[in-house]
Amino acid sequence: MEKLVLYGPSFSVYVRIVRIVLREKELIENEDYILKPFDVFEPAEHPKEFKSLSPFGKVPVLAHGDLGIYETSAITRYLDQIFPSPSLQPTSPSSLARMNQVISIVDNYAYPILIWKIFVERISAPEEGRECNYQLVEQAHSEAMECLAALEDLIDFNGFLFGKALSLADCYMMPIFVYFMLTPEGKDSLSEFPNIHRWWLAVKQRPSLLKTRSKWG
Ligand SMILES: N[C@@H](CCC(=O)N[C@@H](CS)C(=O)NCC(=O)O)C(=O)O
Repeated sequence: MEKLVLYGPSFSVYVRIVRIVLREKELIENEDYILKPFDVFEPAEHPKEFKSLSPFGKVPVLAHGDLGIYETSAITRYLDQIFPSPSLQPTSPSSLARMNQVISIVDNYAYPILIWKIFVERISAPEEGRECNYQLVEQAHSEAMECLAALEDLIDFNGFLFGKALSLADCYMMPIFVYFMLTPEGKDSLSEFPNIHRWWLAVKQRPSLLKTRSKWG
């Protein structure tokens, strides 16, 4: 089989989702796949093939032989099909629907709110010499609580988000939570959401998460 090549920096939550999936499939960086890291926010660092692989300029991109795939949901489902064990998609239609709902919630709400409006303002902006926009964080706090309340209602916790097996939904949520838990808003939120809290305690030391650490954790 052609070697997999994954483009994107290790600090990106979306790149990490794919790396977690690869790790859960027992595929190891440098042995089974190559990571090509670069700062996606610095156009000068983009590899020359990046524009044609990723027309919207986003990471991750997975190259597999002649096939180039962008969009994390397409990449992770592709990996789950070509490396079927362990399966990361539930067979029950209701659990599969819930998994897909959580992935959409991460894409459309959790990532922009918990990561961009809270984590980036609280943690990464000050590191880069920009002052935190506290007004934005305050507004985002109530949005974050609404988002977490929706997730709390959907979760059917029994070790993982949906039952006894890890799914792509867990892989999506884990890196988002690593960053969100570095913020005061994240830490304070857990007491309000017992399902999310139990899930986070169950997964936060998972090897696939620890082995894909970024500079922030
Ligand atoms: N819809 C994309 C979103 C990926 C995404 O937002 N990636 C971020 C890094 S975490 C990115 O590439 N940002 C670069 C930019 O917006 O210029 C996916 O699911 O893969």
